[in-house]
Amino acid sequence: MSQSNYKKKSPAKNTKKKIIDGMYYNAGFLNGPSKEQLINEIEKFHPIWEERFSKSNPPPEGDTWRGLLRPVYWLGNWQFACLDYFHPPHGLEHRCLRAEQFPPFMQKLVDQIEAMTHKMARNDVPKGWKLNTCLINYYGSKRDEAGQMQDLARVGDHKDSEPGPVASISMGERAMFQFVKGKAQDPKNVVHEMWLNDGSLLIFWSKRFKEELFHRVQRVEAKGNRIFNDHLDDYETRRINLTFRYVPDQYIYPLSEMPREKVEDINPYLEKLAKYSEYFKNLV
Ligand SMILES: O=C(O)CCC(=O)C(=O)O
Repeated sequence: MSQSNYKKKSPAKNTKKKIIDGMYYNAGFLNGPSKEQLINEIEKFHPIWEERFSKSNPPPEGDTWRGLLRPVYWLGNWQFACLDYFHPPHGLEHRCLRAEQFPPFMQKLVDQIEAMTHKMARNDVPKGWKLNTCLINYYGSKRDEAGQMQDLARVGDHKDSEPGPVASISMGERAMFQFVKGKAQDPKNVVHEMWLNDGSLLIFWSKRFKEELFHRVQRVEAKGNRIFNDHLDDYETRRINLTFRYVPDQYIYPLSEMPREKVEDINPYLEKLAKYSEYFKNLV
């Protein structure tokens, strides 16, 4: 596909649904009641703050010990940042810990999204593909030591390495989402950008969007429309994003099959999760 097909587009205006080669966006996927039903399920989870590295996975040269910019919760399997994320072809083993199932309404939506994706993305759906993993991102502001709220609502350039299409549902304030070439900050490297609306669905599957380009959230509006219940002190979540992905079942491990040094690294997180989740309570 030629580069010219991907000229930078201005943020989506009022177009409700659109498909560009390898990407589908529906600004109004969830209406009022269905959105509230999903939020109701999500607000039961207690997200956690994670560190990017650990004893078994220290920072590579040039990188530093640091935390993630936002709290997260995973369903289906948990990819602890400190063990590194699922990353074919080499980063496969002992990265995905079996976790809670999707709640019922979320699962219904996922069934619908999978059916839509099969129709649209035919040749880009790997054998066995199903959206069995959900990362819940909580975007917002954190109170610093001086008592000031610091806006942390962004995610830097990255690719989602799980095979096949990825689907993303957004709720709350709008986010400026960009596909970019390379990792440079040069604005010329923004190939496509769009606002992700409250209640929207984005699916992308082509080699171009999945493997060649990076994506990022540049900023999240702060119009004071809604603050979600994240059960966290000193944090205010104004946007929740769910990204659904596929990890082949053989790479999702029960805790009993995780190597001891990895269990040691994630134990503090498991203990936190066990405070509020029956699933993790039974695990630790
Ligand atoms: O928040 C978003 O819209 C994107 C999140 C994302 O890129 C990710 O979770 O990998």
